[in-house]
Amino acid sequence: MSGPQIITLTQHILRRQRQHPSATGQLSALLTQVGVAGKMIQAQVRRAGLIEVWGATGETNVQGETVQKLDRIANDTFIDMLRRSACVAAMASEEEHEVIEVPREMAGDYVVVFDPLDGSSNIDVNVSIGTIFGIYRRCHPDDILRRDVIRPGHQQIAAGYIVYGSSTMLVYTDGVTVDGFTLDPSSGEYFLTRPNMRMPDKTRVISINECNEPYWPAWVAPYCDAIKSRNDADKRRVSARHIGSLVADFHRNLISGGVFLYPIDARTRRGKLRVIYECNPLAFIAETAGGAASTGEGRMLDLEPQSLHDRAALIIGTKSDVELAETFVRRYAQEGA
Ligand code: AHM
Ligand code: MG
Repeated sequence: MSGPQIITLTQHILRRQRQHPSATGQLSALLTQVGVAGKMIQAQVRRAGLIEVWGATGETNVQGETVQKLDRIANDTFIDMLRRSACVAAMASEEEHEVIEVPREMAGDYVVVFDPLDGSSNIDVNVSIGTIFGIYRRCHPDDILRRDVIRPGHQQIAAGYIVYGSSTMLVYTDGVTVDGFTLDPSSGEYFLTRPNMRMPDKTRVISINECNEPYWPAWVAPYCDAIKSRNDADKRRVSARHIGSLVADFHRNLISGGVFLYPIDARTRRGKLRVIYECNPLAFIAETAGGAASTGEGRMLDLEPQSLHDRAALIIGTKSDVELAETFVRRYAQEGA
């Protein structure tokens, strides 16, 4: 008797590896280690609230461990796990000023960039947060160069995120499909629960921080109005949903169909979201799932970052509505608004 096929993350990764006869297995090992790091971080996230209590009473918890802030814990966990994986040559984290090089004797073939805990303003209020990562092949067998890390997102070979929500889910792409795995807390395994995730064609959700409206570039309000105008007296076709954790907003939109925007601030001409750690990994996932991601002026994955912590405007989600945003940007640029 055969029941439904239950596939673990490791089994899925190994199956994918078999489709590449020349593969060394290092990327498979790396993705597995990312999954383990995610389990360790989620275990700490589930203690959020308690950690602060322990911290307030003397910086050690009941196990005698030093208490750290959750975003620092997530950062250190990810770095430690990947440093010891023998798969990684260098890392760049949203929480670190500089590139982290792995000693030559422990270095592997890959460069990993990450936001260890995205949505930090939601940590203290029990709202979904997550870890975002992108993976590149190193450029040079011996040295770590600037171009190993500061490079356009289309060079990623894999990317993903782990969202710590009502359950913990790891979603990743190898550029062929996007697959989602749910962590079963009782067995400690990730199981494939959303194979071949596809971004729906229709926008059912619009996600933007409306309180930034006074500082939006001129195209943003009319664009949002155009989307909202799809609602009529009979039917609400589009709803607003904005969590304030990019990773969770993106995850919902990937499942339900939606567009997320974080435009530049018209006063500073700067975006908020980081190109390397946030925009590019999610853009790679969006495109592989049939969606799109743009700066408003062009494809996000083609943007050439100039420095490690560059920020950009991001419009990501349903392909037709990301393209529609680009037409609004062009129209308002022509009008000199
Ligand atoms: P973080 O990585 O420090 O958490 O900052 C990024 C987050 C995104 O997850 C979210 O979309 C955005 O900041 C929300 O910022 P704001 O509340 O300022 O609009
Ligand atoms: Mg972030």
